[in-house]
Amino acid sequence: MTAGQAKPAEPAVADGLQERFDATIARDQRIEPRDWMPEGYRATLIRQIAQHAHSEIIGMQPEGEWITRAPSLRRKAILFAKVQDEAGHGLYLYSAAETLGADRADLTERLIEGRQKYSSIFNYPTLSFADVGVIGWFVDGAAICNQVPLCRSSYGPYARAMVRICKEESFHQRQGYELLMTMMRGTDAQREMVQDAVNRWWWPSLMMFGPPDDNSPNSARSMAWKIKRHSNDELRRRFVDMTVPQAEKLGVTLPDPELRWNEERGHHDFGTPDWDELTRVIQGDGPCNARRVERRRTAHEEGAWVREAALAHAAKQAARTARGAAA
Ligand code: FAQ
Repeated sequence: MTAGQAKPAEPAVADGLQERFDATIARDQRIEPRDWMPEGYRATLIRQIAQHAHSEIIGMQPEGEWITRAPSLRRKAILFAKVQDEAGHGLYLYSAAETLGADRADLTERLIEGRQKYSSIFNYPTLSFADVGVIGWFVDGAAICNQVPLCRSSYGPYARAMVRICKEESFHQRQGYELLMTMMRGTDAQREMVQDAVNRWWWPSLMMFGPPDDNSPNSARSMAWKIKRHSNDELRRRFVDMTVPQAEKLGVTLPDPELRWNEERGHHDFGTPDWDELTRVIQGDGPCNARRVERRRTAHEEGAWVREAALAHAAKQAARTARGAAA
């Protein structure tokens, strides 16, 4: 550029957009799809919301495997409703991702090709009906701890989706706890099933909150952008504090010899999850990863005709509406 030549227009960010975005975040107001946002913010949200949506959809499988084997009509109806709710949660979340410019078909491809993650917890097997109760109690309980603060997430469509999801997760958690209460009032064999399920699901449930804070590469930025409101370790601690008295009331033992109340801190001390196991499961090497993804791929392929029919129907409707408008 020679002297006297006009300066080229600055990129849009220089027009005060970044400042406006920062001010909106600082005032605890919401960013909406129409608003300018930094690309990193958009990418982080798409990553987290897509992983979350995939978790809901893959998360239908471990409990879904028990629908045909539920011990009574009542338990079957409850389980059916719960698994259906998870599908609904997945759909709200894919819609929230679409408001950021993501394409749902593309997200599904990424999931079934192993290019996008879903929660580690759904890679463990459900070996008895007590697992259904423990998933409701622990997994939905952990989901509530993690997701209630997300109702205040800075991105409007994500935060609003969370409100309804959390209400439903609350029902899920209670149905799980009620199922376990019933089993604990049953036979010795039923009580043993509950304790066995608690032993298997406790540590993987603590891992749901993600790696420890000093090894969580996304946390600092996500918290500065108020996408995440609390750190992984903080939410994990809340979950332990919430669950210990529930375990006492139920009459089960949580499988952690280091678990005890710390009077000084006003919280429980607890042992360290096996972080190598979490890494292995996230990287695809958990007990059920291959089975879960394969099942999702098959369902996707088998559903192709439904998607084609829905598109053909929509095209016909649009053509009919256009003809009506022209007449
Ligand atoms: N599993 O830097 P951070 C449910 C990944 S829904 C797999 O700490 P971030 C309902 C993480 O993505 C359960 N991957 O990451 C239900 C990142 O990978 P990337 C799902 C994990 O995002 C109940 C890398 O490790 N809930 O249960 C896990 O700041 C019953 C580094 O980690 C949500 O998705 C993990 N456990 O924090 C359904 C809630 N942990 O992308 C059916 C929303 C970490 O950099 C039945 N998500 N990773 O390659 C969140 O709150 C956050 O994304 C965290 C992770 C806390 C999960």
